[in-house]
Amino acid sequence: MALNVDELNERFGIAGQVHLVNGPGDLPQIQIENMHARAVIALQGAHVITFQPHHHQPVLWVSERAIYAPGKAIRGGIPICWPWFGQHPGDPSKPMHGFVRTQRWTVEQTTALADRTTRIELGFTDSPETRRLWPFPFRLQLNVTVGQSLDVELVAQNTGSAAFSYTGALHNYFTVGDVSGVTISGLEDTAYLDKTDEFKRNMQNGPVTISSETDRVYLDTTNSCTIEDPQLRRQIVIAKHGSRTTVVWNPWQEKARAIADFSPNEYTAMVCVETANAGDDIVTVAPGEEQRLHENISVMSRKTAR
Ligand code: TA6
Repeated sequence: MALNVDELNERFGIAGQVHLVNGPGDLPQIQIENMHARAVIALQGAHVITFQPHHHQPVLWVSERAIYAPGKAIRGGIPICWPWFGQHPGDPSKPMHGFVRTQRWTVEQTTALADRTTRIELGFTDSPETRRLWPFPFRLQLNVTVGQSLDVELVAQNTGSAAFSYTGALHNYFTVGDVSGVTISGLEDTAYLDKTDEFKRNMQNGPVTISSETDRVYLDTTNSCTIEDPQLRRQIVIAKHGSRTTVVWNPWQEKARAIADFSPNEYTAMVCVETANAGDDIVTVAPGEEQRLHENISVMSRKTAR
């Protein structure tokens, strides 16, 4: 039986830094505040909802129509897509982006670190319910360190006796001033699958700009990406390890209108740049082994818009 927030605060609260509450939809969430930043993580899905370094605008975007309810993925923040990215490869009736982003994770540890950052460790293991969707024993751990930057690491352990293969993503939603004015660098000369054009394979020429529905799976790339945002006069840098895929998504106007938890015009204020292993980049983990998917998200002000 999951602990309630009073029991969780007893065990994991840190005065002035870590506090658990029942958030919107009565979903338990961890509120983190330190000298560097504030952040919020929902226990459902170990879902980082908010990250905002002091003196900066929010870095992560959440829809004003986000639905906070058991079993529903929150529209924004960093949903964890695992053990498959997008549609299940063999059974489209299974949940999009796997099943862990709508399950209740457990708090395993909270630590106030020497550099005044805050580390939160959450865990999730297989169950009869998950094995009906994906027939493998596993243990997941999400390690989040909140500081001037946000450090997120998903550790997938194979606790079974057979190898398993998966795809997945830290499906980052970022706040931008105006998506049509941003450029995303780091993906130049990289092959991608275009999900708006029947997964056709193309090559990225120059930085990524967005002027219509964009849904691209960039393959075999370990590069950091930078979102240059002239309107908010800042850069967001996503550095990554253990990821060979970067996904860039903006639904644009028509697709956003068709998504219930997107309000019609807020697509202009967001872009997804996702730290992933998807498409051809499938991960195989031997019994007893583990794979780490890691990203560090930082934001820099630019005194003058470029
Ligand atoms: O990462 C881009 C994408 O795969 C899009 O195709 C779109 O489906 C998006 O994820 C959101 O998926 P969701 O299931 O969260 O609505």
